[in-house]
Amino acid sequence: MSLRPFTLRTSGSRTTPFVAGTSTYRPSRSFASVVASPPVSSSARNHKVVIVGGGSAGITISNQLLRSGRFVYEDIALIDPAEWHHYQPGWTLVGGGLKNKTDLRKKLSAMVDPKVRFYNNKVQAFTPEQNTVSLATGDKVGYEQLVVCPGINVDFNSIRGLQEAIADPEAPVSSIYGYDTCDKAARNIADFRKGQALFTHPTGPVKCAGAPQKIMWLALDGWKRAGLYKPDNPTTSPIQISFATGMPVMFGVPKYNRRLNELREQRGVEGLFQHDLVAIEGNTAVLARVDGGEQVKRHFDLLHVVPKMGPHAFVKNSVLANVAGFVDVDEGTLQHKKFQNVWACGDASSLPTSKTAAAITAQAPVVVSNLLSSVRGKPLHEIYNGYTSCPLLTEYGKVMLAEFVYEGKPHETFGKLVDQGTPRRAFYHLKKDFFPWVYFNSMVKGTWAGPKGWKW
Ligand code: UQ1
Repeated sequence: MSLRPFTLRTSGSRTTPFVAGTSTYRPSRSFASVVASPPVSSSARNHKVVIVGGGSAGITISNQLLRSGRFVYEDIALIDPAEWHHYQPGWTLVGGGLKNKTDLRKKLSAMVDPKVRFYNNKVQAFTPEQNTVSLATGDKVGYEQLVVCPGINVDFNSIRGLQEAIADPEAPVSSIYGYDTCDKAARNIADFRKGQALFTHPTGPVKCAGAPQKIMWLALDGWKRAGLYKPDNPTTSPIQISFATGMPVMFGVPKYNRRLNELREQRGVEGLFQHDLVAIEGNTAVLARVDGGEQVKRHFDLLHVVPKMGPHAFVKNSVLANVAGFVDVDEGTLQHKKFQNVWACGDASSLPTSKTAAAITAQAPVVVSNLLSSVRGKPLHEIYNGYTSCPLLTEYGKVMLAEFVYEGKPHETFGKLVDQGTPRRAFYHLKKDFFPWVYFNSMVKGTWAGPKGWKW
């Protein structure tokens, strides 16, 4: 890049090349910021950029920032209490018996670059007026620029009886939305021989809005191959399948919704639309009617649940949040609407698009580029178009590669060659083999730009 280095590099205060971990050098913080930065308290540890969250966004952004060549040892800090970093798009594959869950995680501490200061702690509160973040330990961390990407909270307490049913190894209730339970989903589905299978999708925001039905399509296909499910006449087959969704449709993008609803009808799956699972009572699912109708109770012999999700309390209760509790950023620049030195992306952000790891391939470079422009007093050039993608497994060996931008407009990488609304084998191998590989080998290292390929 031809950008002028930060003042730190040109100040002459440091002339020898820096090798991480070999120096006690602590740079003075002279980062030029468009926002006046009031001095932080002397007990605070200060960084040029503090990133909250070590998921796909946080790790990718930290490495893209390092690659800009503008940061030295501990200029960047990352805060996350987790021990593990998970490749969550892979949990559907675990539920389908295609992957081992232990292969989809790495120690978070091993993924944070040694040049980045890693606070393995919870965030207690944001104080953007003072440019600080408080940790649960009571310590304060000061910043010049803040990137907020701690993800969304999957709330297993949001549905009465769910926590107990999931924890009970005998109960036929599972979810691919958690590390602890995604392999139980695989076992329940593989062992199921007879009865009513119910798959749910809640009201409200969820990450990867396609996953609740991906796991259903894989289960259906497995049962069909085993002779336990007859799509053309399900009432006579040992297994029946229902999909209860809080949404009025199968998928929020009309093009893909049409195709998925056709598949549902062709395959004899009962659609319970605007039905929101609120409680599990033994083998009965209690479904609230989003359209105001009377509550419905359904017997199940196998239940796959997607819990409700929402912003983490420390985000929701902060001045950074909008009324819905998500970090209130500009849809294009990803800059906070009130605090110019705050940025957000991913599941914790207010961005009105589908929450996926694929979306991070497009959002991370926008945050990085605009943050760097902002500190140099330059206009924010990069504009996020809402790109997100949902590689929808529709059976073993086939994926419908839904890709779209804001307003649910299809934006297909391979659209000139093929119709991505048709499930294909090549997309299946992208989802199952290529994306997990490129994620750990390139994306989190900061060198993968999704549909734009390898960069930097
Ligand atoms: C992608 O880059 C990616 O990350 C590695 C995914 O996995 C989380 C995806 O699901 C998708 C769709 C992309 C986008 C890349 C292409 C080539 C369409």
